[in-house]
Amino acid sequence: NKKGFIFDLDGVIVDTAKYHFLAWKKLASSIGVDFSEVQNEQLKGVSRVRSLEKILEWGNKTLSDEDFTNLMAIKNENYLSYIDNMDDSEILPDVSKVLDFLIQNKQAIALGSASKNATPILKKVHLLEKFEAIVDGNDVSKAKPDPEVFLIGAKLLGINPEDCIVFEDSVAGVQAANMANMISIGIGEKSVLHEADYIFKDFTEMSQEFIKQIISG
Ligand code: B16
Ligand code: MG
Repeated sequence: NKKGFIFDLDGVIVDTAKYHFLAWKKLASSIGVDFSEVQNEQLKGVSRVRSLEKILEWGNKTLSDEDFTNLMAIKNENYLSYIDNMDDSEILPDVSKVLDFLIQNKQAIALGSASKNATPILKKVHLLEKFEAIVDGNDVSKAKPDPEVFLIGAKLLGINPEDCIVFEDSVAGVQAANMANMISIGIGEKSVLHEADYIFKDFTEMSQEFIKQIISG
């Protein structure tokens, strides 16, 4: 049985959410907007444009198109300065083990991320070669919860959406997987990701038995 396993990046493979937070926080404070970690939760899985729109909404600010574009570039430069220092040690627990298990079992593996920085990040942590297909923020026109990112991933893998499994840490991403008719596996808190078909705190809690069942299911 060959299934398609589609992984989100930020919050599933690597914990880059903390760097997004630092970069958004710095940007928000530069324009006099307060930005909390609770609000940051709502930016997970959300595109860069939409993230800045939300921050401006929270701070009751409006910007010209030019300033908006400039601020997005500044945020990204700051974010990339953190990414620059990343290495394999930032791969989340048991992610490499699960990827290798899937490869040994001849399963198809894709990345389905909203980030435009996905490929450089995967290179940094030396995981790029594990993926048969990469779909990221540069390839989609509709952001999660729209299923586009995962449907393109399934297509590139040559696997029917019903035979695909998505690993996601964001509410929008779980909804996108459900909308694509894929099996959704939430990585994180049950209280947040309750719309997922299965939920695990992290990959250390997911047994090989479970993965085998999914493959043969
Ligand atoms: P970038 P994912 C998402 O990645 C992040 O969760 C979200 O916080 C970020 O704003 C978005 O990527 C865009 O990222 O600015 O690098 O293009 O979780 O879908 O892998
Ligand atoms: Mg994510």
